[in-house]
Amino acid sequence: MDLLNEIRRGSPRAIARAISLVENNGVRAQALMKGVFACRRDAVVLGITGAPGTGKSTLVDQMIGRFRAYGKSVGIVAVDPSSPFTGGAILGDRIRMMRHSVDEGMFIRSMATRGHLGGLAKATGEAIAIYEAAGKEVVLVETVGVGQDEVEVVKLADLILLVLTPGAGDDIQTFKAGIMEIADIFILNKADSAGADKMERQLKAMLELGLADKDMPPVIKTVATKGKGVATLVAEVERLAGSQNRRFQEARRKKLLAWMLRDVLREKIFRVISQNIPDGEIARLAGKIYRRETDPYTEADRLIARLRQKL
Ligand SMILES: Nc1nc2c(ncn2[C@@H]2O[C@H](COP(=O)(O)OP(=O)(O)OP(=O)(O)O)[C@@H](O)[C@H]2O)c(=O)[nH]1
Ligand SMILES: [Mg+2]
Repeated sequence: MDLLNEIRRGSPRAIARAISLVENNGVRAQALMKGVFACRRDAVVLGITGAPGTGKSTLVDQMIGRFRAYGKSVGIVAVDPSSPFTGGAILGDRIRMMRHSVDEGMFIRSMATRGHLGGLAKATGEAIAIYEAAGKEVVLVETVGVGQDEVEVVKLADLILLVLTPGAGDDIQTFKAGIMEIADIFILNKADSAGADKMERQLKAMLELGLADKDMPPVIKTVATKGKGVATLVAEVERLAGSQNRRFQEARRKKLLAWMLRDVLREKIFRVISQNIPDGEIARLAGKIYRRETDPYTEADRLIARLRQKL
């Protein structure tokens, strides 16, 4: 397929076309994705998460600058939890990252969490695979660490970067259940605000408590708006990406692929179901349920029994 070859050459236009194809989710997208999967190479996938407004996008922007300066090509997946289409946050991110947008070595995909029939793991996995087929060396996935899905998706990156800010005591409580234990790098952004040193001490003390036999993960102070600490951060990413236990990385990758496969399955099954239920049948059944002649559970079981042969 021509498009696949163009993607493999890293053409930004081809990547853009592939991403819209995948978003529209047609038969052509599937054929393309099969090819994409067959030829993708491994990029380093960085998951960057943290509470809203902690400076993730500003940091990503700065990191892009660094990676590009080292000659590395970068793909970005910006997962926006609040706006289903092109809402304010996406637009804000686009504008903020604009100074890189004419640069052929990088590409940004913004996507909504809600309204993805296929699921977030599928959408993220597809974007990563397209970037990898295009030969991107680094893929940055930005998600807000609040929703369960967003946290789960970021956990599947090769390296997890958690962004905290001074006075983020409450955030730490929220993250404790999931991401704190597995984050590979802790970023203390807005280090120009009051309380940064105190926060650093608290964070380190807390991390020490939970360490057992593991090494202390890096805690890096940054001022994203001024680019301060970003060189250290990128150096640390490179060091960890180089030394990261391959089996561990492999396990995270396999988990992402398992999630993706589940999402693809769910979507296909759902499609078979909707294609095989005649127009008006759902409305007719709703009428019966309304008249108390039946209930949604019984009717769902009946529909599934009828569709079983087709699955
Ligand atoms: N003082 C200060 N402000 C910062 C710093 N980093 C980011 N900001 C500001 O914090 C605000 C939020 O930054 P974003 O990069 O949009 O944060 P975000 O985490 O991507 O936000 P969401 O995607 O909405 O969750 C912006 O006004 C930034 O200019 C920093 O190091 N110091
Ligand atoms: Mg952002």
